[in-house]
Amino acid sequence: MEKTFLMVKPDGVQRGLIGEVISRFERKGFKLAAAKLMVISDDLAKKHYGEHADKPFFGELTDFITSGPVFAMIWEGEDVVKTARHMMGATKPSEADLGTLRGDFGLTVGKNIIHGSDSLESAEREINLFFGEDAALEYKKSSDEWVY
Ligand code: IDP
Repeated sequence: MEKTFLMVKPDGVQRGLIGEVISRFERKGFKLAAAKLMVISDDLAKKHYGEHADKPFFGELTDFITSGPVFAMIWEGEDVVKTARHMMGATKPSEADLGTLRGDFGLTVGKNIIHGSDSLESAEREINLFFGEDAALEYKKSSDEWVY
Protein backbone atom coordinates (compact mmCIF):
# COMPACT_ATOMS: atom_id res chain seq x y z
CA MET A 1 0.00 0.00 0.00
CA GLU A 2 1.20 3.54 -0.79
CA LYS A 3 2.93 5.46 2.00
CA THR A 4 3.73 9.12 2.60
CA PHE A 5 5.75 11.17 5.04
CA LEU A 6 3.91 13.90 6.96
CA MET A 7 5.28 16.19 9.63
CA VAL A 8 3.56 18.69 11.92
CA LYS A 9 6.04 21.59 11.86
CA PRO A 10 7.22 23.42 15.02
CA ASP A 11 4.40 25.99 14.72
CA GLY A 12 1.77 23.23 14.53
CA VAL A 13 3.23 21.47 17.56
CA GLN A 14 3.35 24.69 19.61
CA ARG A 15 -0.21 25.56 18.62
CA GLY A 16 -1.55 22.20 19.76
CA LEU A 17 -2.48 20.96 16.29
CA ILE A 18 -0.95 17.45 16.43
CA GLY A 19 -4.30 15.95 17.42
CA GLU A 20 -6.19 17.88 14.74
CA VAL A 21 -3.78 16.66 12.05
CA ILE A 22 -3.92 13.04 13.20
CA SER A 23 -7.69 13.20 13.52
CA ARG A 24 -8.20 14.45 9.96
CA PHE A 25 -6.03 11.73 8.44
CA GLU A 26 -7.59 9.02 10.63
CA ARG A 27 -11.12 10.10 9.77
CA LYS A 28 -10.27 10.20 6.07
CA GLY A 29 -9.52 6.48 6.31
CA PHE A 30 -5.73 6.49 6.21
CA LYS A 31 -3.68 4.28 8.51
CA LEU A 32 -0.91 5.56 10.79
CA ALA A 33 2.18 3.39 10.28
CA ALA A 34 4.77 5.25 12.43
CA ALA A 35 5.06 8.47 14.43
CA LYS A 36 7.55 10.29 16.63
CA LEU A 37 8.04 13.64 18.34
CA MET A 38 11.57 14.79 17.58
CA VAL A 39 13.88 17.76 17.17
CA ILE A 40 15.43 17.92 13.71
CA SER A 41 19.21 18.37 13.53
CA ASP A 42 20.74 21.01 11.29
CA ASP A 43 22.17 18.24 9.12
CA LEU A 44 18.79 16.51 8.69
CA ALA A 45 17.08 19.86 7.94
CA LYS A 46 19.61 20.59 5.17
CA LYS A 47 19.15 17.12 3.67
CA HIS A 48 15.36 17.24 3.91
CA TYR A 49 15.08 20.67 2.29
CA GLY A 50 18.10 20.16 -0.03
CA GLU A 51 16.10 21.10 -3.14
CA HIS A 52 15.70 24.63 -1.72
CA ALA A 53 19.42 25.10 -0.89
CA ASP A 54 19.86 27.94 -3.39
CA LYS A 55 16.65 29.79 -2.44
CA PRO A 56 16.88 33.04 -0.46
CA PHE A 57 14.65 31.62 2.29
CA PHE A 58 16.75 28.47 2.85
CA GLY A 59 18.42 29.75 6.05
CA GLU A 60 15.10 30.91 7.47
CA LEU A 61 13.54 27.54 6.56
CA THR A 62 16.22 25.37 8.21
CA ASP A 63 16.38 27.67 11.27
CA PHE A 64 12.61 27.38 11.69
CA ILE A 65 12.28 23.63 11.18
CA THR A 66 15.02 23.00 13.79
CA SER A 67 13.62 25.56 16.27
CA GLY A 68 11.45 23.13 18.27
CA PRO A 69 9.89 19.67 18.23
CA VAL A 70 8.17 18.38 15.10
CA PHE A 71 5.81 15.42 14.91
CA ALA A 72 6.96 13.08 12.13
CA MET A 73 4.60 10.42 10.74
CA ILE A 74 4.26 7.74 8.10
CA TRP A 75 0.71 7.36 6.77
CA GLU A 76 -0.56 4.65 4.50
CA GLY A 77 -3.48 4.24 2.11
CA GLU A 78 -4.70 4.41 -1.47
CA ASP A 79 -3.32 7.52 -3.23
CA VAL A 80 -2.15 8.86 0.15
CA VAL A 81 0.63 11.06 -1.32
CA LYS A 82 -1.70 13.07 -3.57
CA THR A 83 -4.66 13.07 -1.19
CA ALA A 84 -2.55 14.25 1.74
CA ARG A 85 -1.32 17.18 -0.38
CA HIS A 86 -4.97 18.11 -1.04
CA MET A 87 -5.75 17.84 2.68
CA MET A 88 -2.76 20.10 3.51
CA GLY A 89 -3.68 22.79 0.97
CA ALA A 90 -1.47 25.15 -1.04
CA THR A 91 1.98 26.09 0.29
CA LYS A 92 0.85 29.71 0.84
CA PRO A 93 -1.99 29.69 3.39
CA SER A 94 -3.55 32.71 1.62
CA GLU A 95 -3.98 30.46 -1.45
CA ALA A 96 -5.05 27.35 0.49
CA ASP A 97 -8.73 26.45 0.35
CA LEU A 98 -10.73 26.54 3.57
CA GLY A 99 -11.19 23.00 4.79
CA THR A 100 -7.49 22.25 4.28
CA LEU A 101 -5.04 22.33 7.18
CA ARG A 102 -3.11 25.31 5.85
CA GLY A 103 -6.31 27.07 4.79
CA ASP A 104 -7.90 26.58 8.20
CA PHE A 105 -4.91 27.18 10.48
CA GLY A 106 -2.11 29.02 8.62
CA LEU A 107 -1.43 32.66 7.83
CA THR A 108 2.13 32.81 6.50
CA VAL A 109 4.15 30.67 4.08
CA GLY A 110 6.92 30.20 6.63
CA LYS A 111 4.61 28.92 9.36
CA ASN A 112 2.24 26.74 7.37
CA ILE A 113 1.67 23.99 9.97
CA ILE A 114 2.50 20.85 8.04
CA HIS A 115 4.91 19.21 5.63
CA GLY A 116 3.90 16.38 3.29
CA SER A 117 5.80 14.56 0.57
CA ASP A 118 4.98 15.88 -2.91
CA SER A 119 5.61 12.66 -4.89
CA LEU A 120 6.11 8.93 -4.43
CA GLU A 121 9.87 9.42 -4.85
CA SER A 122 9.99 12.16 -2.18
CA ALA A 123 7.89 10.02 0.14
CA GLU A 124 10.34 7.13 -0.08
CA ARG A 125 13.32 9.45 0.36
CA GLU A 126 11.79 11.31 3.33
CA ILE A 127 10.58 8.15 5.07
CA ASN A 128 14.11 6.74 4.85
CA LEU A 129 15.63 10.02 6.00
CA PHE A 130 13.42 10.38 9.09
CA PHE A 131 12.60 6.78 10.02
CA GLY A 132 14.98 4.50 8.13
CA GLU A 133 13.89 1.41 6.24
CA ASP A 134 11.25 -0.96 7.64
CA ALA A 135 9.97 1.53 10.25
CA ALA A 136 6.39 1.38 9.00
CA LEU A 137 4.27 -1.03 11.04
CA GLU A 138 2.25 -3.51 9.04
CA TYR A 139 -1.05 -4.22 10.80
CA LYS A 140 -4.68 -4.78 9.98
CA LYS A 141 -7.40 -2.35 11.04
CA SER A 142 -10.92 -3.67 11.38
CA SER A 143 -12.17 -0.55 9.57
CA ASP A 144 -10.10 -1.38 6.45
CA GLU A 145 -12.90 -3.42 4.93
CA TRP A 146 -15.28 -0.46 5.30
CA VAL A 147 -12.82 1.95 3.69
CA TYR A 148 -11.85 -0.27 0.74
P1 IDP B 1 5.50 22.52 0.28
O1 IDP B 1 5.83 22.50 1.76
O2 IDP B 1 4.08 22.92 0.02
O3 IDP B 1 5.91 21.25 -0.42
P2 IDP B 1 7.84 23.82 -0.91
O4 IDP B 1 7.81 24.69 -2.13
O5 IDP B 1 8.52 22.49 -1.02
O6 IDP B 1 6.35 23.71 -0.38
O7 IDP B 1 8.58 24.68 0.22
C1 IDP B 1 8.97 24.08 1.43
C2 IDP B 1 8.62 25.00 2.57
O8 IDP B 1 9.41 26.18 2.47
C3 IDP B 1 7.17 25.52 2.55
O9 IDP B 1 6.27 24.63 3.19
C4 IDP B 1 7.28 26.84 3.27
O10 IDP B 1 7.12 26.69 4.68
C5 IDP B 1 8.71 27.28 2.98
N1 IDP B 1 8.70 28.35 1.97
C6 IDP B 1 8.38 28.24 0.66
N2 IDP B 1 8.48 29.42 0.04
C7 IDP B 1 8.88 30.30 0.99
C8 IDP B 1 9.15 31.70 0.95
O11 IDP B 1 9.06 32.38 -0.08
N3 IDP B 1 9.53 32.27 2.16
C9 IDP B 1 9.65 31.55 3.32
N4 IDP B 1 9.39 30.23 3.36
C10 IDP B 1 9.01 29.61 2.22
